[in-house]
Amino acid sequence: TPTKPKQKKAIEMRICEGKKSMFQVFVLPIPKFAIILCLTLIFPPPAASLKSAVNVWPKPRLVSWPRPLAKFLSANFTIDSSYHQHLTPAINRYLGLVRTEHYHPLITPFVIVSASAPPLQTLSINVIDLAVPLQHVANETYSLSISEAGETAYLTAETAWGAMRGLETFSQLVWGNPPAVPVGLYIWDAPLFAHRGIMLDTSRNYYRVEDILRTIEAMSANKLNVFHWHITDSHSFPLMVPSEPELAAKGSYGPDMIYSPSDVAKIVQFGMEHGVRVLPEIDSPGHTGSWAEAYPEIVACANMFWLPGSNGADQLAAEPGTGHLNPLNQKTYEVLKNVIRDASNMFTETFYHGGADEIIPGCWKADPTIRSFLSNGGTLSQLLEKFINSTLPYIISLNRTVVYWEDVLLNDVVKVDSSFLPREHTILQTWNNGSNNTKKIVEAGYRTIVSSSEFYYLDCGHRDFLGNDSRYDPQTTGQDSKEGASWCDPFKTWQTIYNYDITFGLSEDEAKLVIGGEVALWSEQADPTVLDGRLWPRTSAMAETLWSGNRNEAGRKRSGEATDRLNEWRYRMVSRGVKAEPIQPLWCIRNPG
Ligand code: CP6
Repeated sequence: TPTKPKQKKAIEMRICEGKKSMFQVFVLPIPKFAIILCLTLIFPPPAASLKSAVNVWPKPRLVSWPRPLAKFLSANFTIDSSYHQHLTPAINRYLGLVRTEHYHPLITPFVIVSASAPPLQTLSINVIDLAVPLQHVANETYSLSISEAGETAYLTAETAWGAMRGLETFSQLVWGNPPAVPVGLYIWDAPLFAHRGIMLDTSRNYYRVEDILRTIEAMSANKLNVFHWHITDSHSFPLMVPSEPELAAKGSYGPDMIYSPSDVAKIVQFGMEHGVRVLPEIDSPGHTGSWAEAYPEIVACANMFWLPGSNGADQLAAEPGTGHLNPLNQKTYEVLKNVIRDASNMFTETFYHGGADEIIPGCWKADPTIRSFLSNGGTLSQLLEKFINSTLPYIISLNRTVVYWEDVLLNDVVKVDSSFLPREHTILQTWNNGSNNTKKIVEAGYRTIVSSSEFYYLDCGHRDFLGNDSRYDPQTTGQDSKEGASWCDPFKTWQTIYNYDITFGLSEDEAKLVIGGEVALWSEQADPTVLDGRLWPRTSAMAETLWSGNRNEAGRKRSGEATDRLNEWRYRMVSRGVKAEPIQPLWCIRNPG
């Protein structure tokens, strides 16, 4: 019957995806030129499959490796470079890694390890401008060449941060024990998008500093460069703000769940040594219920718990009352400006995320002063405009570019006029409505960071988070129990993420305003126990798409080709201590198609 072959294919796809290519490694302990020559002549592997045999993730923009040759790394291999405060520690880290990792690929490329070639003694790094700071659009271009005959390989980069990207590539080229590297290799590489990040929510559940550091380390291995730290929200306020110590003292989950200024300094420093910017978000005026523990007078509706029979739209998450800062209270700005100033002292990053998402009319309306403002002809949008106008100029005065969630401009009911958001200082992060909202933002002339929830929200662990929660039981609430299900269902596979084009439907000029993308890990249902598996390797899929794209030379989506490489990369991440989820049974590699 005509349906049979289709079914069979579907089943195969579910077990092993991607095309298989299995090659053997030949290690020639003594020079045997004749054998090398004969083997190369008998098995002239096509250039395309050779490229994929260089298992680098994300795939570099240009790889030239005309012959499948490799050579050993010298036992006293070193990396040479001028001193740099952050690059030098990175070099020492990579030196340790290539000397001790001894990673063995599962999909072994056809490679002849030539013992006649002199072992590689040195990787020599030349950075054109060591003074370029780690900030948005810092040049990350690098090139790497490893010749067969030379004892020195060369890594050239525009900046220290580009050199770190090249070091990562080099480390992924090293495999085996004793370790070997491909020779006759030339790589040129640079990112397609300048902003490539992960957003982590540390308010709904707490993460230890070590979890954050492990995540930053995995990010740099995937050539991601922005750790967007959604530090505070309604559930807890885990940041010690020196001039407002009560916020964390009363609003955190407990004294052992607070990030101190020295914790922050450690995270920022660790980020620098990995080429990862640490971008803080202090969400307001919404999502501020936790501030009410210290300052109940500035927070509207902090104690407005959801009650059966009330309008479920007033509830956005499983939360203690979302809480909104009151824009009409001067004390709000006194506290908030202290928080902003301290945050900008603690975080060197020149982007500051102000949040401004999900304003709920019912929350502000719960406050009597706001109710009287509204009944005297004021509007909800005017409230938000007052809030933005009392904080954004202050943030800009601290030399920061402000990032807000898209809601501030695109919300149907509560939004500001674009005249309140200066384009050169404001970036809008999109999360609703896929490419439609990206388009709206760039059409309005704003730069954007894409975090479309249909593709880049990784937090769903339970499909019943909102949908089948007992508080949403249709029997008692009359509410549609399926609400929220579309966010978790279908599950976002790595292929879904890999295939998403963040500039879909934009003109060339509009696409230039898309500075990059971020996956988001909201933490209502995530904590350190599931962190690595929720993030990896699905975030690796976005990392490659934003670095070098998701299409092959023929312009077709390459997720099929990427499968073996991602599988390999997942195992290497595991060997480096990141508990990335498997994407296939081991059988697929042991039984190539
Ligand atoms: N918290 C905050 C959240 C979300 C947002 N902001 C969120 C909304 C919808 C989904 C997932 C997360 N939990 N502060 C939206 C930016 Cl589906």
